[in-house]
Amino acid sequence: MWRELLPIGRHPDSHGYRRFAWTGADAECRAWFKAQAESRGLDYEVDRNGNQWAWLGDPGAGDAVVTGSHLDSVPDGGAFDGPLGVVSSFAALDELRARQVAFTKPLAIVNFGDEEGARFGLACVGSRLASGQLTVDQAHKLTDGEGISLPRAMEAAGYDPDAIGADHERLARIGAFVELHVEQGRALDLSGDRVGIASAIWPHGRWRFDFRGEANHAGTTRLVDRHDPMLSYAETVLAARREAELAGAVATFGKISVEPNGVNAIPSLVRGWLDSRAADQASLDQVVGGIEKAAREYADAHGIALDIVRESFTPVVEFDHALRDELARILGEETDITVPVLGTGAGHDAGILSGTIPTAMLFVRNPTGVSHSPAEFAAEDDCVAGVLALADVLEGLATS
Ligand code: HGY
Ligand code: MN
Ligand code: MN
Ligand code: MN
Repeated sequence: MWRELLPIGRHPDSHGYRRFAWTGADAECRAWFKAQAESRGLDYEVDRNGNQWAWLGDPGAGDAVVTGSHLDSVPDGGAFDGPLGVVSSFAALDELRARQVAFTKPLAIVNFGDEEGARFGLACVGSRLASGQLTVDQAHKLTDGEGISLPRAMEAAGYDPDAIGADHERLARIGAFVELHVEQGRALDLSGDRVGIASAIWPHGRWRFDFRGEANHAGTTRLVDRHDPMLSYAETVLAARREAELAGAVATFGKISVEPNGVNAIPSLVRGWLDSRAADQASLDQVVGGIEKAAREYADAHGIALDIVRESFTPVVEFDHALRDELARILGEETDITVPVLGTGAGHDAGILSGTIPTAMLFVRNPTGVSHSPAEFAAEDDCVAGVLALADVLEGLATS
């Protein structure tokens, strides 16, 4: 199963994955999911927002136990972020069938579309649409780097962009959603555990900084006559690091676009995207506020016009305590080890849905701690431990 998925969307040079929403690689991943579902005799469906579901039992019965994750990636992402959760869900179901478990509730495996937001700039589009956190109008306005809108991209992939929208009735039939995910950090490696349970997701957001200056000749324009937006941008990036260190948070300028983007032209526009996250809202406000203040000072100093747009924001997610404790009880009984509970700075569909349905997450040890990079890794025996833990949890939840 894993080997069939591995080559899809993998870049030959970087060995990173480029599985962006509504592209060919995405279509191949979706075909893989459908084949896995149908080969197990599961009822396969695609919901109005393009999320894929594989059902065991009657979806209409309600109180369903759902597991799964996403198959899309960031640019040059790793092999595990998302796919590990989907593959482990199918493997856990195989394990439960081998145990001849008689489920008393419907079970489903889900692949949420466009979780990384790599193409259209907004994370968790599939789960945000389903839960009504992203309106149809907002979704229709999303465009990629080539100016292709989300509706056009969906249409080109054979999906109806006018069908999208909140899916409250579907979510109301779900009793619990448990997402297994590779850990994006080293807490489990440091504690020596194979599997952990998520406690919370840090508040985090994405801000776009538009620095507008004056295009001019790189060779003939005196330094004193320049209004170079690249300088204000560069100083802002350094300020972001300082502010994050002060607040014990993280701040990243990982994406930039420059116009006209010529080697011998002083830019007219430098557009930089900030991703910032912190353990609590006050710290996040402190970091972003400090960065914005510094950016405005630098822009003023160079005669640069600055616009700052908050493109997305996810408040702190405290996972459902009862479900989290139930997972700890089940795993404690089954594996007689205490499973550590840990927070994360990474966003997830389980986080987006936590305000709508009870959700929980299981993390699998990643000895490198690296994610959103081809260096992301999880050892086979840890992945197997994750599958068995997920199987125990699903058995506990779907037979209770
Ligand atoms: O950006 C995130 O935290 C998630 O991987 N989409
Ligand atoms: Mn990710
Ligand atoms: Mn992920
Ligand atoms: Mn996620």
